[in-house]
Amino acid sequence: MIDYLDKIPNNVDLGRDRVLQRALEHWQPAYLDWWFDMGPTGSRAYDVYLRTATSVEPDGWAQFDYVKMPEYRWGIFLQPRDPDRQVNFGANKGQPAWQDVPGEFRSPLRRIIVTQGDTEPASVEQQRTLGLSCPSLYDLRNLFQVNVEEGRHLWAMVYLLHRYFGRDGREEAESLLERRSGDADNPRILGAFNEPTPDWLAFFMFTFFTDRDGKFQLCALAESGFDPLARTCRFMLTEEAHHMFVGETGVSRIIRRTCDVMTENKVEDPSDVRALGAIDLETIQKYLNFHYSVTLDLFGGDASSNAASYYTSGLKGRYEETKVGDDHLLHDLDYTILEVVGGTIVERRVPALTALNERLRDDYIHEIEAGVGRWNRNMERAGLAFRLTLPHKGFHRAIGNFAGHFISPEGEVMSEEAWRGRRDLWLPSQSDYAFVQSLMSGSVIEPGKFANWISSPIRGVNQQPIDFEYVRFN
Ligand code: BYC
Ligand code: FE
Ligand code: FE
Repeated sequence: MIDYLDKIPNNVDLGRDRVLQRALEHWQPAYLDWWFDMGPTGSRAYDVYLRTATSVEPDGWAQFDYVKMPEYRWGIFLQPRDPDRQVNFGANKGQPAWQDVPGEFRSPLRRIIVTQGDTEPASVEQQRTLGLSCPSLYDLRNLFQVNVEEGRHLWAMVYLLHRYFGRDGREEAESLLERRSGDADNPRILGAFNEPTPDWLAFFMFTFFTDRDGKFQLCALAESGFDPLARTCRFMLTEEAHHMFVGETGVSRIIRRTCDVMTENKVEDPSDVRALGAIDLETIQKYLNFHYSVTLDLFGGDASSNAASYYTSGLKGRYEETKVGDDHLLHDLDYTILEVVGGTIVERRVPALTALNERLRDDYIHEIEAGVGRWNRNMERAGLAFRLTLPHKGFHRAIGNFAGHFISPEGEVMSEEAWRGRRDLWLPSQSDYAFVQSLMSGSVIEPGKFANWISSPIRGVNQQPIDFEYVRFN
């Protein structure tokens, strides 16, 4: 069970390790300073109907109540330990799972944990002003729920750094509060986490696409031979599911509203849709193209010696590693990756070990395709011909084999000039952003009311009605 009497709620018996407890209690005020500086703008005194973890059991772990966000009980929750767990892949397969950091893997493990940890506060920074333009109290509450849970994910990684990496770990934990999303001098580590999230369509796309990278990376780390990392990530995944729900349903509700406006008014032209205060499907497609492509970059290079060595060492596995029916060593297997050769995209077989980033990206794409299919049902039901599609994997990529190439959404290799000439047809332009933001110039805070550009959800949070007062402003 979780100890809520402690200053830092936890299920890791923190009270038994005084030095660690003091170090974390020292980091806690720095974390709160960061939250006040970079967390949701102006939200300090709001009472928000939030869920808080009360146990790590699959059912009934959450309790819902009004909380002021700075008083949220950010804590350290690990899935219970399985004493028989082993390293399930790589050269150390069959060893008992490590309860401590093997000396030779200290540096790569720290790097993985820091990279994971860095994304969590980054996303809160990216989303900090969205509360000022919320489409409803329901959506505002969901934004804040995502934000406090990303804060907790930071705590999860900081616990590992403090507990297992000594002074280096404490220094890294401080740096996690110092980098800033989009900062020219001290940016966040990974590309997508330095992009702005300027409006709610971008927020929903981000939680659908980019939080799902979170899911797949956490799944790969939940296979880790370093047991505390695996157990932490398992519990983080239960929270991640809600973030992706917010994204998928958010985009779907925007699409549904657009379809209603189109059918009720018998219009199809994007400018007519815009004139009626809804977001045209063409603009939604451009946002999709942007968030999908920057998120594909987060999986790293197509052929990566880092990925191979993480796997061989037993630090980072594949998606659902233990369900894959092979030898979990991958010495004799290969995998297809794409590359650009002389103006065309060709397939190349490479050793499976080096292609693990690409494989995880493919697992991710598979799940994304299903979600986009569900979005398209809105158009099918409305009898509209428009369908959202995923651009080619090589479109608008900055990492891996497509970096430096100019690929159209259909997968043609183009000249830079020709590509730039069409850029604004494929990705949101300044005027697209300006239009979307013009719809979101103020917030809708009357219980049960929704902005004109989004439909209401099917149900409320925790069986509360849709017109429940999810946020009280005081
Ligand atoms: N941007 O060997 P390579 C989440 C670097 S999201 C900038 O191909 P590797 C969340 C790379 O660091 C999940 N740099 O890559 C979501 C390397 O640098 P060095 C976050 C990049 O290492 C929403 C070089 O390029 N978790 O939780 O195999 C809200 C060569 O790279 C990028 C993780 O990512 C990029 N996109 O794979 C809140 C898990 N990509 O060595 C939260 C931990 C690559 O040349 N991280 N580089 O200096 C990892 O497993 C790996 O670091 C990566 C990269 C998969 C990210
Ligand atoms: Fe997270
Ligand atoms: Fe998340």
